[in-house]
Amino acid sequence: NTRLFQNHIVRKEIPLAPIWDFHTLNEEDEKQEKFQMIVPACWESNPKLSSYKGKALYSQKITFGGNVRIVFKGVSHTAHVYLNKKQIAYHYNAYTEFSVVLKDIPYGEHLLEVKVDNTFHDESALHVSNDYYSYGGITRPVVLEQLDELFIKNVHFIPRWENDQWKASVRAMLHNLTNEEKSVTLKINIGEEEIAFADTVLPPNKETRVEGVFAFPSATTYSLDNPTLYKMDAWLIHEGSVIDDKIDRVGFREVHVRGKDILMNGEKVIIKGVNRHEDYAEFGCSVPLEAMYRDIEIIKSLGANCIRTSHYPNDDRFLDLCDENGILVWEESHARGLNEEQMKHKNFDKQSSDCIQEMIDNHINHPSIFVWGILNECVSNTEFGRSCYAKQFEQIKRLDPSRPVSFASLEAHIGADLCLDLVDIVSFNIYPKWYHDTPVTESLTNLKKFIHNSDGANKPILISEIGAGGIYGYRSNTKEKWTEDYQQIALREQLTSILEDKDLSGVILWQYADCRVDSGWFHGRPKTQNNKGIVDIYRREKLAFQTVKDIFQMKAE
Ligand code: ADA
Repeated sequence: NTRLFQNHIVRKEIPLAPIWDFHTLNEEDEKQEKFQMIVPACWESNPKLSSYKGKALYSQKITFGGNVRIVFKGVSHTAHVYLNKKQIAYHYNAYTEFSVVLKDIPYGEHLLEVKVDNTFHDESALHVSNDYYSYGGITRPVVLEQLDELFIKNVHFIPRWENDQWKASVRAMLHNLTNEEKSVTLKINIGEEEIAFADTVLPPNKETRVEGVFAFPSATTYSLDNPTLYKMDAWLIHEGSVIDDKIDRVGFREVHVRGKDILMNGEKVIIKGVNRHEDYAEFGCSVPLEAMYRDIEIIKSLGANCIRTSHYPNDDRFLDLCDENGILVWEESHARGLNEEQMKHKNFDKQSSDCIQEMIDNHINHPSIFVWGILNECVSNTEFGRSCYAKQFEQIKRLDPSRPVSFASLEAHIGADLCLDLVDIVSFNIYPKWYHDTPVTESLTNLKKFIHNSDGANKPILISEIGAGGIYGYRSNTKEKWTEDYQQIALREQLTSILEDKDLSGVILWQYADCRVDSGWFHGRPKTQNNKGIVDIYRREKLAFQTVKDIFQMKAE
């Protein structure tokens, strides 16, 4: 399942076998070695492919016909999709969903093939050698759906509190695959309310948007203590029968900033969060549901209330778990540490805007998401960089004006950042006690001084990263860097100083768990991992874990 609840009752799913035929390919796309491969999974889960960077072909014969939609929740990272040898889709970026709709397919057996590439090829602007690993394969679920000739593409829900009650703007995209005009009714049930878009005319071969604002007088508020979720059940009715449906989940909550505070439903929240990469020991980025569940339970046990999806959109099921558990999510579009030359890559603009579009289109209904983030530690200190930040924030605000936006800037940009006027929340990644030995309070004073005299003045300030490396199992009386002992000492000073500082809205520590990094990053990254996790790649607790827990729980009281 691609979600943690039932998605459709009316729309049928055509089952796919989890095992696909798989061949590695050479530069010329000629088949090399043959394997069987599980979907979803990273191909690195096969020991022969544990460091394979290259291309591969997945294939499966499937019996179906009529109108179908094939949904790929994530392919890492470049995909060409073929049906009976004819290309039907292309997609770039491991971390966002894409789909293809096929019309009038004759009933019978068809060959579905997916060519996957995880090299840092010339067309790739966002997947570059980096401080995390770009795995290979069909890493998130694939679904094949049987469609009627009319179907619901999506339903977007944006709640707001107005005149002492919950309202929501609801907009749906309906698709007519036929050559004739059709008239339909869309009914949507949310809690006790039923809303309807009656007798809507759908022009042939097109998508049509319907929207409205509705009141939900009896809705219970979604809060972190009481994360109440509602089923949003949409039914498409044509000539008296229900021909399609789509079920999602929503919550009634609002996030705002007021002055230097972040407010959830009008109440101030202090962020105590962790940065998390989708990476788990042998599973790589294709984290199985039980391991996601485990992460959520471990993070909850810390007393944390927030996760930042550094540095890309996450699996829908992980966001579902955050929704259920009342964990705030900073969801981030894909990009980490790109310099100006990398941001001038011919595909940077398109790949970034596709990523933002797909992230928001697919995740807008998750009540846990409280911030949209972009461009972690990119060149927010140059005019060209600024134009990229401005363009991306504009796109986000167009797609979803309801959530605050931010980006994580870096220490080197203190005194030089040009983008702080563009954000709702000013966020900085700082590393006192790790990359330099400045006392944390002194670092914070410098940072606040700069922000105070910048266009970011009087906005909430978040420390979006802070942390220190600690190699699991390495303890020493010397308590020097890379020992678990030092990591514990550093995190204690870092977190305490931030949470005691009344000018700050909180901290998202770097990072929850160790993660694999690209081989180009081995230097300064023992074991070719980013070792700043408070648990290791297997989720074994380091000394700092208990310290973070003590601090987060103390500050909760
Ligand atoms: C940066 C970056 C992270 C990670 C971290 C570190 O701030 O955003 O991805 O690389 O530094 O470990 O140095």
